Amino acid sequence: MGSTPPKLPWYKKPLIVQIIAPVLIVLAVGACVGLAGVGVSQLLGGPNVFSTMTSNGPAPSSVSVTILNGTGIQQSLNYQPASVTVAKGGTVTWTNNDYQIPHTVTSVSVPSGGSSFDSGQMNYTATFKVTFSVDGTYNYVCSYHPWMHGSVIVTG
Ligand SMILES: [Cu+2]
Repeated sequence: MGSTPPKLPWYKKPLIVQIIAPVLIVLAVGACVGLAGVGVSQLLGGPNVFSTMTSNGPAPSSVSVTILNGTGIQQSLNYQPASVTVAKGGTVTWTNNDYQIPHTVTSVSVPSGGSSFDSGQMNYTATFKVTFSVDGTYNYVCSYHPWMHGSVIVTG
């Protein structure tokens, strides 16, 4: 029967195609950029998915600090997290999760009117809890491992 017409390159296609195709491409690209913009604006203005890391709300009344396994031999490790913030009247609980290596939580500086604290030797799985009734910054160390040092910031 009839032979199929040869495929024409786009620039030899009818004028209407030559005009519409670029317009469609521009519109498609524009829509993508627009959608991306909406996504970014939702990220910036939407609910803060990182709120636990960048919270500027009231400080928690209860905070946990762990001593990871290996902290007693790896000087790159420390109390985790090394610095915590707690509300005045709140408590911080330390747990030694360092298998077979004891540690301490021993204050080295406390705010005026604040109480010093010392856990004494904490064996594996031992916990130590301090309630902070005076606001300010408390710095503490492990008596056994000089690379271990942390702080508790108590907000008023
Ligand atoms: Cu230690």
